[in-house]
Amino acid sequence: MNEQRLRELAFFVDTAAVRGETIEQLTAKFPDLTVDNAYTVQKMSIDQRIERGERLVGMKMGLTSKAKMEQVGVHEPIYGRLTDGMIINNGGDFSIEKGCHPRVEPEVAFIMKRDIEGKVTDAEAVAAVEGVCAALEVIDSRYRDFKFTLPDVVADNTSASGFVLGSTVRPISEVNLGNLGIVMEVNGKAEQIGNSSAIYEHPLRSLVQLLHMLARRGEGLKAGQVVLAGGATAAVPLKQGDHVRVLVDELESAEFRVS
Ligand code: OOG
Ligand code: MG
Repeated sequence: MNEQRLRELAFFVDTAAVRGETIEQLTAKFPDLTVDNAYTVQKMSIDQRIERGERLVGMKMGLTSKAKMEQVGVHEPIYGRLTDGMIINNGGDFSIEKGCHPRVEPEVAFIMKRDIEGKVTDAEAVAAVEGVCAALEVIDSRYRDFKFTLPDVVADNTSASGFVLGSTVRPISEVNLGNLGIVMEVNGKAEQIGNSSAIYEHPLRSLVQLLHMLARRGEGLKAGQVVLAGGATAAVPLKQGDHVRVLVDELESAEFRVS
């Protein structure tokens, strides 16, 4: 697919995200859109945000747990990009008006302390991490009915919409990262219960996989960036007034309200 076409698709998905309007899947009109093309569309659409003044603050992995794959019917891990425009302060508000049909999912996040790129080992990845914290991700597919194929969801920046991080970052060596109980409460009721082991068997594997996927396109992570490891459970639809909180064993909670 030529660059002009990819640029048009990037403009199309970015406009839908800005307006909070749903669109038809890109593959309905362009069935030859490859996953590689889709990552180019994603990058171009985020470059448009950056041109408008947003800043890249990290990356996210998606579809790293069985529950997530089954919920959306796409069975391969994917990555997307996080900008400062997506940050929800811990205890702050997410405005539902700017969304299409947002959902929330419980995650854990890595904070990087060093630049890192390439086909790294687990040990090299650990050495580049400052620590981990509890997180919630708001996903909001721009596609009608939240339905998409693999290239569609990649082009749509893997449905990224918002995220909130817990306030305490703990070193990996101090937590049992591969086996942390996770509860996501909505309005004080446990809506989803899971474990960090559901995230690619171990969230660290998710980080390493991200670096390997980025390496294929000559990209990496920078010191200070955030990495969301992927939803541990299925996502839950949000409605105005909801208060959402995630509790992760050994890590602090993270929460926000839907306004
Ligand atoms: C795609 C994004 C998946 C995760 O954590 O699995 C994701 C979607 O479900 O819309 O962020
Ligand atoms: Mg997610």
